[in-house]
Amino acid sequence: MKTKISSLLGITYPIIQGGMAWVAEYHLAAAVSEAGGLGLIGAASAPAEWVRDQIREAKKLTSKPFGVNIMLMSPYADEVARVIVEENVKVVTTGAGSPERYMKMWKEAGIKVIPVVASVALAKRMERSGADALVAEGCEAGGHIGESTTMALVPQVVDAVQIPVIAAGGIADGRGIAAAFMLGAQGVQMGTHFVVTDECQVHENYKERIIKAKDIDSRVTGRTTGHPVRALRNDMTKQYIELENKGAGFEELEQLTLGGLRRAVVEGDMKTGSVMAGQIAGMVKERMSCRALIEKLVRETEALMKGTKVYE
Ligand code: TUI
Repeated sequence: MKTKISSLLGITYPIIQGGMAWVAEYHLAAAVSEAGGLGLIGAASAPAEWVRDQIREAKKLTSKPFGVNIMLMSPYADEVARVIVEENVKVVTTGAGSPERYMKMWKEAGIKVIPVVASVALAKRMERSGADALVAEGCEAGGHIGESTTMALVPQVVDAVQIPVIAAGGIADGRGIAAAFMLGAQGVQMGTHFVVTDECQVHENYKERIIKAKDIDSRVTGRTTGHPVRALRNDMTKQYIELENKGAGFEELEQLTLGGLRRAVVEGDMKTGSVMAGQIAGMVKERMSCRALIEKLVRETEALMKGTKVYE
């Protein structure tokens, strides 16, 4: 399953594990890279020294390429951007903003830069500023999202840029990957399914909640504040949306989600925590190792793609 992305990144399969905040730590990232995909460490809002430690631990577990995702709203983004260079990380992905201010530094260090975009406008800007590839993430994804669906966004981004595009949002099996290839993507990024893998260190309750989720179990909070976030429905999302409907302000709403992702991931609080997950949570029924998941995805995709010439 070789594509431009696998050659660019030096990986076996064009399957990237999303750099999920609080979830994507070094055990998961190293396991995905060892299995032939691209693992990512999610820097989220963590201090730069935490990220440095994570990178060093990942290197002890794998000699294959892995990357770091920078969440650009992080107060530590500038320092994390430098740590990535200092620690000789091969690939950086970015989310929740524009990484233009770091592009020169990263390119000079020979790092492959792959911004996550949710619009054609940002995709074009990223290509102009030197991005090597893009992740086009549709609003089926978990966490912070844009407006467009994957089905609508990916082909529009593919048509707008020359660099390779990776599809994300709503992909959990070989059917999703084959569909992404048909839309013109060269690879996929997946988050939710990797949360339930053996190597993922999230609280057991988080994994169980995803396994039990039904198709319509996710909610989007924060549309009124301009920071829409998709998470599995619980007391927090219910209360948040009720408050939004009553016209509550940013400060009051923020109180509900403060520390919520940590509460869900670390403490297993499925009631008041922020249980970020994509719309495909309802499809995730089986727990397995990262290697077993990647092998299953490749098998399913190749069976569907037989006879097509979409990838090399
Ligand atoms: O970044 C993500 N997903 C995330 S980040 C995150 S941490 C968080 N926690 C609590 C509240 C908010 C965030 C959880 N999930 N995905 C990539 C992504 N980027 N999706 C959408 C965007 C995006 C949105 C607007 C990128 C750029 C943008 O505008 C930038 C500009 O300057 O136009």
